[in-house]
Amino acid sequence: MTTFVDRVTLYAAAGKGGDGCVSVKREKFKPLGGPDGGNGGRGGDVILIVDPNVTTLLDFHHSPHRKATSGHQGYGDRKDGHQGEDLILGVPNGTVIYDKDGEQIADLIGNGTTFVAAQGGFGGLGNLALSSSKRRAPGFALLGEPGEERTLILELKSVADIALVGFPSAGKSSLIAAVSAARPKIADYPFTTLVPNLGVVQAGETRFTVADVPGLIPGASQGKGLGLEFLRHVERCVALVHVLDCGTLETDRNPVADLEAIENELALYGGLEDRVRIVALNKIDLPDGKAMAEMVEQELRDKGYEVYSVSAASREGLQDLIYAMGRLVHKNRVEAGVPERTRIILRPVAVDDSGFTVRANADGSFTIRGKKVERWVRQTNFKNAEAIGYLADRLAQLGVEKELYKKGAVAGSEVRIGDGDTEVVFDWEPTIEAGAEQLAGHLHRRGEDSRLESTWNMPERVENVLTDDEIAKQWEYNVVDPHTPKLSAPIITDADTTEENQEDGDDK
Ligand SMILES: Nc1nc2c(ncn2[C@@H]2O[C@H](COP(=O)(O)OP(=O)(O)OP(=O)(O)O)[C@@H](O)[C@H]2O)c(=O)[nH]1
Ligand SMILES: [Mg+2]
Repeated sequence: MTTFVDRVTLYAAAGKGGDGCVSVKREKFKPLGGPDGGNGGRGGDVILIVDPNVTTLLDFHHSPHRKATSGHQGYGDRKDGHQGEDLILGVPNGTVIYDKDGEQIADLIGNGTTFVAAQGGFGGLGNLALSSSKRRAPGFALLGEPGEERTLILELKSVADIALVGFPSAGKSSLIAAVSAARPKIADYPFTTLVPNLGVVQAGETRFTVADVPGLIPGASQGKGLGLEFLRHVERCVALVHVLDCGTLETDRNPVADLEAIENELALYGGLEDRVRIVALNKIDLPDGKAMAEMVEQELRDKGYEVYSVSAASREGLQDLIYAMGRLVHKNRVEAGVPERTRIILRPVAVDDSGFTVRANADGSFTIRGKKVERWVRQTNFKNAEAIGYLADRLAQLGVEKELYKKGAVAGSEVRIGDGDTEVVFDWEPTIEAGAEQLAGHLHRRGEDSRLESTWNMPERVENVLTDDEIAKQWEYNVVDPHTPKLSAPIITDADTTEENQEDGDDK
């Protein structure tokens, strides 16, 4: 059974936000006491966190679909719904995250580093939060937003400072076992090691990790042996150690030819050219091995390599090799000057979501795009006329209507908001009449319920005396008989209107 998986697809689904609640307060002798519907709870996020106890992506391989819980809907009596629970998933150190098109979006290094894989939907506002001095009794609430759904590719690129590379049976696993507490499988047949092993090594002050990757053979780049797939685990290394088998009984092999063959495969894999190489001539405990090592040592030095003759079996020469590795790691750390990265929290890039675009399509329709605008659409309960009206007001306030006019839209034009699955299509009805409705204060305004008027406390209400101008204005829009305008509600002054804009809670 496989126990090591280093590439998986994760389908992360965050929780939906709870819907806002529409509710009216009821008390004895006061049956309609104003709106008191609470907000929906936020949906849970799907979060990935680097966990030192997790070493493979195996869990995701077994269950790739992960879902956080949804927020609860709001309740009456001013109670907000509960938030959904975040789903927190451990990943190994060095997990790289790609989107489904293969674009890298995060690289999780350091225990505790966190990545929000899918963000929970906002809860919808209840009618309490939507009420304002101008919209006293909203008969609607906003819907909770759907949670984000993302398909991500997780790939483990081990975080090791030094990688051991070499032919099968050269003694890589024996070496890592001799210098660290790692206990990989060791045997005298090729391809004993099928997955990378990591070991932690202490050389004086310097502590570093060494990776033992499965053996390479000529032709690995064409898929021979285990192929080059595991080389991704050496990509982060500072240095490569060539482990060369001086005791091989295969007559057509010798350490220098082996090194060239491996270098050839590394070159075909690419991207590792700048990594320092050092050479470990292994198995010098064998008489033939020692002779072979002595024979090729100088030749390799002449080629520019630092060379160490060692025996993983007898431990001869291992200290020098360990300190040589430690020096390289230390030098690199000093040069890079970066302390180990821990507890970084990566969130999806925050984009400025306030803007929108209006595009005139060839077929005479118009497409509106914009994060905020599309969110508003998702929050709208299209079964509720008041909620639709509220959306129209929000769009008008943002300037969407103006822009539609500019682009040549007329009443009845087809207007599309969003794209793909989430696209909503409207026949455009300019909300000019909504403005008229507000000017002519006596009409039933959106968000008002005349039944509430008598029972509800409205301190800022004053009896307005209309100027002739105002009467004329009303008349222009609505009033049949200009001499007896019905004035049951206050006239909205400019100051009032701006106040409404601010307290609408439109940014939620
Ligand atoms: N005599 C002697 N034998 C060794 C030494 N190092 C490794 N061996 C033997 O060589 C064989 C292969 O060792 P491994 O450590 O499994 O080799 P590997 O490079 O990890 O091989 P793969 O995992 O197949 O790529 C085993 O039988 C080891 O006991 C050494 O220093 N001296
Ligand atoms: Mg091995």
